[in-house]
Amino acid sequence: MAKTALITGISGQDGAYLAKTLLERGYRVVGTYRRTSAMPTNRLDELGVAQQVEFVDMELLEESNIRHVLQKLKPDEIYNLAAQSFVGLSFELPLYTCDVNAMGVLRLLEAVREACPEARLYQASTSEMFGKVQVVPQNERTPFCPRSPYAVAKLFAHWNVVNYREGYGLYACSGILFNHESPLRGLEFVTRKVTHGFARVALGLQDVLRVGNLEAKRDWGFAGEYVDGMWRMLQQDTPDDYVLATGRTTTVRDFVDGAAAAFGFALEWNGDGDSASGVDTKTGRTIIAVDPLLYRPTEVALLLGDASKAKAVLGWEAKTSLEELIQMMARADYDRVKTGLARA
Ligand code: NDP
Ligand code: GDR
Repeated sequence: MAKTALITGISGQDGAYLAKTLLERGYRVVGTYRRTSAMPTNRLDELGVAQQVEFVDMELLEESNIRHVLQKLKPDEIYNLAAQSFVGLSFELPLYTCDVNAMGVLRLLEAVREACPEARLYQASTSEMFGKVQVVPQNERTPFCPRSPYAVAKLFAHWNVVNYREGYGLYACSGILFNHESPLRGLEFVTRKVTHGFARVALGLQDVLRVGNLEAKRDWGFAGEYVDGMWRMLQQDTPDDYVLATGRTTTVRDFVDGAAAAFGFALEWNGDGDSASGVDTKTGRTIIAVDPLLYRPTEVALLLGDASKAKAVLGWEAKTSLEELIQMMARADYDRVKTGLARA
């Protein structure tokens, strides 16, 4: 009989890719969404899988709702991807972010313990928990030092997953995933903001793209591959936590350079820090500029992951290069903007 997988946050980037991969593996896929006036299936539609997914209302703020869903469904595997996932916004919405990303996971763990203790649970932990990094590169043994309400909340959830595994014998895993991007990435995240913004500049719909800290370094991989790592974590004999990363780190500035080249701009930087801006020397026009209002109160300067445990145990490794990822995102955004489709 087909296994049932419950994906919370199916309307997000990872939810869409994970749904596709699980359907391809023969799962019955049930996705949770929050009721809105319009059903948010755009990413699932883009991957051509929305019709094969079943949907159920679930809100991580509502304990009884979570319990009822689990009691009714009795899933074999649960992938908890739902979260307020934008670090920048977590400084504006710290209590809400904490309620969803920290307490929401505790509500889910309690519900799993009561309603379906045999289910296997994946929790979406994050490299943001390393924050002000103590060791480079970061792996499963690196101490955590979170630098945002988002990261503090995710760390609370992370330790609860460990404790429910050890205390109650749940098969619960945390995937400590480094940044992963795709053409389905939300427009607020820097990679997609840049490829989408440059597409608009290239097509004459926008003059300048405004960004924040150019010097932050991130380990960026392709989301389509990371969801396979999530699945692998739940297929082992014993539950454990794993880092997924590419092992390469790049500044936001270098990402911007790569994206500019992909759009055919000849980008040259002027100034530094708060006053940095980039000119397309082909036209002499400023196409990108730093806006200090986009800086975060506390920043994570450098993330670089060591995924050797995932390679050894799960047989997982990142394959798509950053250059390929930029090309993929740039092409998708150019085509979408050209045809008038802003969002994936
Ligand atoms: P997205 O922001 O694209 O998706 C988040 C999902 O969570 C959406 O489906 C959203 O629903 C849902 N959601 C938000 N709040 C609630 C709530 N209160 N109750 C129920 N559902 C809610 O994130 P990603 O797909 O990029 O990331 C998936 C997970 O992985 C997140 O937990 C994120 O923090 C984590 N993560 C992501 C990384 C990345 O690089 N992408 C790296 C490491 C961790 P709606 O559409 O209604 O808003
Ligand atoms: P991050 O992703 O915070 O790493 O969290 P984001 O793309 O938002 O920021 C990456 C870095 O770029 C800098 N930056 C900007 N960021 C945004 N969003 N917009 C800008 O204009 C801009 N300019 C510079 C940021 O300051 C930061 O240093 C993502 C999310 O998916 C989390 O949910 C996940 O846990 C982590 O990745 C791993």
